[in-house]
Amino acid sequence: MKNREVAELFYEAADILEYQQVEWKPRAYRKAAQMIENLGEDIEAIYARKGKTGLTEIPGIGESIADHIAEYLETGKVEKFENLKEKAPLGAAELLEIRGLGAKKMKKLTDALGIKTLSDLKDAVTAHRLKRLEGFGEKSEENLARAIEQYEKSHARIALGKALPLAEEVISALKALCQDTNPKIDLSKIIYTGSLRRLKETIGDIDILAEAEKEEAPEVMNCFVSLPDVDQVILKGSTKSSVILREGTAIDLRVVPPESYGAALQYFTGSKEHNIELRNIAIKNGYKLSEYGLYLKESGEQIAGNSEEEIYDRLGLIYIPPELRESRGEIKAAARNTLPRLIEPGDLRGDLHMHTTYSEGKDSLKTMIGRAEALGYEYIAVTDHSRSQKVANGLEIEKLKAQWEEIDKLSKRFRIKILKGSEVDILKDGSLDYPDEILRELDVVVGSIHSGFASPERKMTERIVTALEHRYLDILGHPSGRLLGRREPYAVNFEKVFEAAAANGKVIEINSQPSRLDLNDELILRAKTFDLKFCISTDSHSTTGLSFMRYGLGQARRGWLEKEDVVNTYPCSRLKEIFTKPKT
Ligand code: DGT
Ligand code: CA
Ligand code: CA
Ligand code: ZN
Repeated sequence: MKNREVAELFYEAADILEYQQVEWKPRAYRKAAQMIENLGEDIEAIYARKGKTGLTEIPGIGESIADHIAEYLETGKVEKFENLKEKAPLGAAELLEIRGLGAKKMKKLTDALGIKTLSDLKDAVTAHRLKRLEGFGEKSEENLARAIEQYEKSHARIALGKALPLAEEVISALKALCQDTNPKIDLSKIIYTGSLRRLKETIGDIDILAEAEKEEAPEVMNCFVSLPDVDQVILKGSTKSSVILREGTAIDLRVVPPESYGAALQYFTGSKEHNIELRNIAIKNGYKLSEYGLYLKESGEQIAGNSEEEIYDRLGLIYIPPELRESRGEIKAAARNTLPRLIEPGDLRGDLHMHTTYSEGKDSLKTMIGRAEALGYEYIAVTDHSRSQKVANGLEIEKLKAQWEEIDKLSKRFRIKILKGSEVDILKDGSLDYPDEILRELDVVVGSIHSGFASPERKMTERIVTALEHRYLDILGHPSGRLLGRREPYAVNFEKVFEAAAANGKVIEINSQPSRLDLNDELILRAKTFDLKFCISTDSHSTTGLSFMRYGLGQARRGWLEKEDVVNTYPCSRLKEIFTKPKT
């Protein structure tokens, strides 16, 4: 799918136009980019089927934007945007991604101090040259320093939600290209390894492993480096090649023969720390373990290497799923046969957090329900924002009641059970954003913090604990409030939060939004020791979002969770019991 690529094009153009202080156009471009990102249908396929008319049928896309898209799909570029980029100062788009640095401020920096790139800006901040500039001052210099640091940190690693689809696309493109070039090469065994296979929340680089006979390997490598998305070839060999894609991501490909496939898969999946522990066990047992196989130390005879399973088995260990391979006690547990039976995708029966066009979602209630039903769920909860969330178009009581009516009507037309829910704001004093007589009518009440992130720890802890003591709250939404690479978790005493959740029988959310993944794996592990229940939710804002479940599931598995730990694996009747709301 080219959707992300096309969206990126408009985001970039919007940034440059904003810098040039062009009015309204940047907003229109960003809106179009958002629509394209969330389309859920291949934009290229739409264009192939219906031409430009198909494009203009997408909301937010008018004639001229459709022309640009068509031009891009036909020629791989947009003449007008190319000219824009040429005229814009180098590095402008990157600079605009620094928080707190809008187009106006940037122009000032360029005019007064000649700052054109991120490294210019860093130099100026370090030398305190902004301090004396009108409209900046010491405080904003400090803020910028922090924003730069954050930007660099987040750009060093890629979010799982970006890396995973990208790896899948590269793998299928490589398979197709190899097939076209030489039908004898079938690449049926090709897989992403490294931190991506372990489903870590951020990925340094993408590692791919493929099985092929020695004489086929060079041809596979030729195909890899000639993929259309490859920008730079860093290294090309017959067993390993490294490239950088046009959008900046680094990918390593390794090609190994069948007798080493399992050993290489084990080795390149990591983590490094897990591998070191494993290798020591091998040595203790008189073996030698490498990426080529497991060998008897004395004779050098290979005793395993085809599959990962046989390697773990030969070392006296139960098979360890990739998500657990972080040297957090999994090897000991495998030796004692006490590994958890991790929750599986097929265990999930529903999704308990999503938004529709009633609040800030992009798809209608009916569309969301239809998509959830198609995914095979038994139930979903519709949880639009509560009334205080003005920026997110939060629902006044009237509108919430109107939604209930529509849900009742739609319930007759769908097989899936539709639960009436709300993502209710936890207000400053820990109270909830609807009165009790409304809350008790709801099947699912998700309580979330959306304001006052800078509160001191004691206050934030009190606020959340108070909410957890509310008898009508069911789930604590995105419990740490972090945004990956953009906002740290708020200061809060998680021990007290988990304690209160356990004491009051409240469920803790694992939010699957790629930009959130909240709770993260470490906090899940901590929370688990309090003997409380979790749910894995998508917090979808469109039908596309409903498929983010796998990211949250990955974090749950990294947090050692089993089916029973997660309430949206329960049948609807059991769930409703947990969420019962006494009327008096
Ligand atoms: P990343 O890319 O930083 O998110 O993390 P990984 O885990 O993907 O690390 P990467 O790409 O450097 O290497 C892929 C795997 O290869 C890694 O998980 C384990 C294995 N590996 C790499 N270097 C070493 C090493 O020095 N010793 C051992 N035992 N394994 C290594
Ligand atoms: Ca990697
Ligand atoms: Ca690597
Ligand atoms: Zn929220």
